[in-house]
Amino acid sequence: MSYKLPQLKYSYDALEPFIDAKTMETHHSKHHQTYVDRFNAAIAGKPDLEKIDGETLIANIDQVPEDIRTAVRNNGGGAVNHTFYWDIIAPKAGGEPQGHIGDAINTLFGSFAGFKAKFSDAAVTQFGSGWAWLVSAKDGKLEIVKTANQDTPLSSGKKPLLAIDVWEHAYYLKYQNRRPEYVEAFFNVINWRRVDELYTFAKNSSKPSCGCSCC
Ligand code: MN3
Repeated sequence: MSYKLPQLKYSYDALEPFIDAKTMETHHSKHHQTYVDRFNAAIAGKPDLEKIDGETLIANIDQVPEDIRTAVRNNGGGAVNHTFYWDIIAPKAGGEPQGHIGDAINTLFGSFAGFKAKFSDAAVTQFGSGWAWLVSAKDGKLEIVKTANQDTPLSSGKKPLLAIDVWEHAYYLKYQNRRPEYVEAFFNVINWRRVDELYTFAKNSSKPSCGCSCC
């Protein structure tokens, strides 16, 4: 079973003016497709790896055979990270998060503005290519983390809730070197409803399984 490029749930121009159609088309049909192709090529002919889903493989990257580990880390990471990225952005989105994730953000960061400042800072200060993330850590607590290249918090046992791609290919056509403007615009396309679903799922699956209803 090979990794498939996911179809987007919206058109390439649906995130205008915040993320332009040309960037979306190139990013999805060229960059993401290339990661998918190279990931599949790296694990081709290794049925024990091919049968594992991409997210699980990346989360356990240390167990991938050494001769293909870098290829899987970079291209499997790229395949999985982009699939995640398309899922947490949407047209007619943005605004302030509601629900459980809204409450958790207000509790941890004091306010949405407090969160936005910290997340933006992570995105802007990631040196070179990489990602900034909001994750649910092993104990279920929210954290903002940065990763280089196509590394993912999945490899540290953390569950991604939100991610911004800060590789230049994600913004250069429209914003050139102005990464902070792209980061600011990104807040208009965050699909908080989806982030809330992911948070609820992560929280439930990180609960201790003692069988009681109190923890
Ligand atoms: Mn990208």
